[in-house]
Amino acid sequence: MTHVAADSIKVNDPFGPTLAYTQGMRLDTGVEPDKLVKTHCCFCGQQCGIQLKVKNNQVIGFEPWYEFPFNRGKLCPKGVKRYLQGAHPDRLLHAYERDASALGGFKSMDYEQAIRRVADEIERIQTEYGRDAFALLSGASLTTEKTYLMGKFAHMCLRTANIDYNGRLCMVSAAAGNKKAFGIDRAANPWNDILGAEVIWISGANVAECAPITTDYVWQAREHGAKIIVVDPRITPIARTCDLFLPIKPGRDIALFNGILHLMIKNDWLDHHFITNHTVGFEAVDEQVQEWTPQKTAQVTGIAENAIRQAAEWWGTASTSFLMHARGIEHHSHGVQNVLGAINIVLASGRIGRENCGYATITGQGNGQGGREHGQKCDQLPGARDLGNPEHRAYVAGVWGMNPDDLPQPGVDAYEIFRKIDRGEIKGLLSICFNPLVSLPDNNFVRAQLEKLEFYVAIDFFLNETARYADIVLPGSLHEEDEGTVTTAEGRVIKINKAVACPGEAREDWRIIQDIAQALGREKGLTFSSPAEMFAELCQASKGGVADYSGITYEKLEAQNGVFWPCPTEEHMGTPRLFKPGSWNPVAQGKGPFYFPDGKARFNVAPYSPPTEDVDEEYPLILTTGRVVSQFLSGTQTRRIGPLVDNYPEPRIEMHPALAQKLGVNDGDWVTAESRRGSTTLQALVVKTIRPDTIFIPYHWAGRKSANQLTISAQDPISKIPEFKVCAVRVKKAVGSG
Ligand SMILES: Nc1nc2c(c(=O)[nH]1)N[C@H]1C(S)=C(S)[C@@H](COP(=O)(O)OP(=O)(O)OC[C@H]3O[C@@H](n4cnc5c(=O)[nH]c(N)nc54)[C@H](O)[C@@H]3O)O[C@H]1N2
Ligand SMILES: Nc1nc2c(c(=O)[nH]1)N[C@H]1C(S)=C(S)[C@@H](COP(=O)(O)OP(=O)(O)OC[C@H]3O[C@@H](n4cnc5c(=O)[nH]c(N)nc54)[C@H](O)[C@@H]3O)O[C@H]1N2
Ligand code: SF4
Ligand SMILES: [Mo]
Repeated sequence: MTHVAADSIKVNDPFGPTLAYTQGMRLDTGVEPDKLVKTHCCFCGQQCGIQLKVKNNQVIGFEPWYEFPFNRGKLCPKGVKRYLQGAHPDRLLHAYERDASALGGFKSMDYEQAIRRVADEIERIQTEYGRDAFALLSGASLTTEKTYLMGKFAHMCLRTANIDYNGRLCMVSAAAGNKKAFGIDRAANPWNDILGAEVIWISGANVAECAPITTDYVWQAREHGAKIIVVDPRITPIARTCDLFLPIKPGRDIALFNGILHLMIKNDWLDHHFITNHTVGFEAVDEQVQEWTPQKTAQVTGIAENAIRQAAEWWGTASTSFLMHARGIEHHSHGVQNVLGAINIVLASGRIGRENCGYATITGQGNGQGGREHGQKCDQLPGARDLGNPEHRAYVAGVWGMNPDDLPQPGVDAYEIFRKIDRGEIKGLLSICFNPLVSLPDNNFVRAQLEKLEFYVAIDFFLNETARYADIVLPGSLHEEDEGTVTTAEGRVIKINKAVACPGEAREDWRIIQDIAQALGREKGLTFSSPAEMFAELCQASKGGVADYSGITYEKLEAQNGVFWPCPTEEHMGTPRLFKPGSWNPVAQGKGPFYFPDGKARFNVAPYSPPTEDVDEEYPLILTTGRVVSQFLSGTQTRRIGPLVDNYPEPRIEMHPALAQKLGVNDGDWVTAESRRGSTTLQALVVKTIRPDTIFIPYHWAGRKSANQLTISAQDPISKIPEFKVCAVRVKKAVGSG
């Protein structure tokens, strides 16, 4: 069977090639609502509190929620406009099946029949090719309950090894680095610890555009005299207000961290007491960074030597500090090494686990944290347990009432799932909350694999670009149409409340998954009647694991405005700051604050290696990719919200005036960027805020505008994160442009 993307000539229907978008004035926000529902923003990992205004089962606007402690009523442009998506005409209201003769390539079908068809295809593919031939791709915008259910659906119901999630493109380098160094994967501190830090170090995080509310914390610290250091190839909005900007050449962060540690050691800006008593492995790291003199560091990173010295001095001599990073250092084929390098300079300073002394990776997706804890990762079981660990298998199998031997072994990562489709090892796919055709690197390869699948079912509330290749599309639920929990960037478990019921035939995602299980006749363990029931079971399944939720209840979440995990008993108040001496820690059992049997943190030798594809004569420029403030991820949602589209309607190629001049390009000219894998033609955005050897393209658009036509599918060997942040390209003025 060949799958060609369904397309349409009809504008404004869910299957149209042209996206309609909802304009603010369509909804009268002055109307008196029937109710206000306290919940959270559906977008990023900050998970700002918001009150949704509801009238006649429609979200018609919002009110600030001043009492929620994280954002105290503040919201970014996406949060302000998020309510506009529910009323969008593209909202999927039925199940659909592919039909080449139908307008748009799909026709609506009876929901029950669609479920039957999905179950029959799963049965057929698993019988014919083996259980692992059916794969699942899930998402971290889902509530934690749903991500738990997805893991259980894969491991207990389908018994396929092949489930993974979109956090593979996002958080996994940080997760792997944190596990290696601390034995636990969560922000070490609540954001309040930013406020009193003397020095704030921000590497590869466009804080003001991607974690906007965190800007407020950074600026409050600055008001109190904090020095801000920003490391980025671009002078991002947060960098414009910093004290020291280090314009790093993409892919060289580990060299910088090693160079900083070198200077800390040379000048004895170290916390010897902390290193001796609370860490292991310092000697090997000490030896490894010997070679990273300021001269060599400057030469590799492209940062001036005196700036490196200044950064080391500020960091080295501070009495309190906070280091934050995001995907800028993680989206690399040595992303884990970069993270370990960052952690090394934190450990050497001894400034962690105390008031105003912290470290965090800034979580990306709405439930980027909770979504990576309870079993939808390819090697994971609930409670951040390991699918490959016999004790962990036995515990979870016990909670699920099954034989541990029946649990599959660890499967492969999200990109490898597509390689397995290519090799004919995977024949069927279910995706939920994931748009891989836009978000995976080298996406021409991804498209070819979608065309090869024998059967593909997608669950979403909009027909995203990947779902156009589906045989069946099932109408899932919007954030405001279901309840559950998510875990924020700080590690705070919070409650998402239902504001409206699903429209039409759409239903809560978890009901759809359970309907499939039932149609398969394999519903054992998948007969929950509410998210609360799922949450109660996931708490049990997480008990004794590192990510222990067992003392959390919905009531406690509401009463305390969220609970920081771990929270092992009903009486326990949660753990805002990790690594605080005396904190509950099931692994170290009183031996120390870190999550290893000896209670000590690990220094890790993190050697530098260049990006997988470096520049050369043929492709002389570095392409780096990322985000803009008004668009979100693959754009499925924000490209439908008018005011956000107006804000940044099209992707543009950011380049420095010096490069533009060399290419004979003016701002607004059409230019073609080309890599070994693909090309795109977009308008130039000529700005002084980027390195002249680097171009930047935001990735929120699909098709010929997609940045991922160019990116490389090289992955970090440990975390399997793709190298979104560096590949080699050439750029020229587009043919035919004036
Ligand atoms: N507006 C908006 N906000 C979002 C999202 C969104 O799509 N839109 N998505 C959410 C999600 S899922 C995520 S993961 C986060 C991502 O949040 P961020 O990681 O902050 O965003 P990115 O734009 O991916 O990359 C951050 C920065 O890394 C820089 N960079 C590129 N290469 C390098 C390098 O080699 N070294 C260093 N030091 N820096 C480099 C880029 O110039 C960019 O400014 O944002 C979340 N918030
Ligand atoms: N070049 C480049 N590529 C990148 C990145 C980059 O920096 N550069 N960043 C990467 C990162 S960090 C990330 S996180 C990924 C994200 O990539 P994706 O996860 O593919 O992007 P999303 O837009 O979140 O796609 C999620 C889909 O889920 C749907 N959805 C959202 N919430 C729900 C829900 O509750 N239920 C259901 N059923 N569906 C839902 C949305 O409508 C959307 O269609 O992209 C990655 N790709
Ligand atoms: S910062 Fe994130 S969670 Fe807060 S309003 Fe903006 S997108 Fe929503
Ligand atoms: Mo992400």
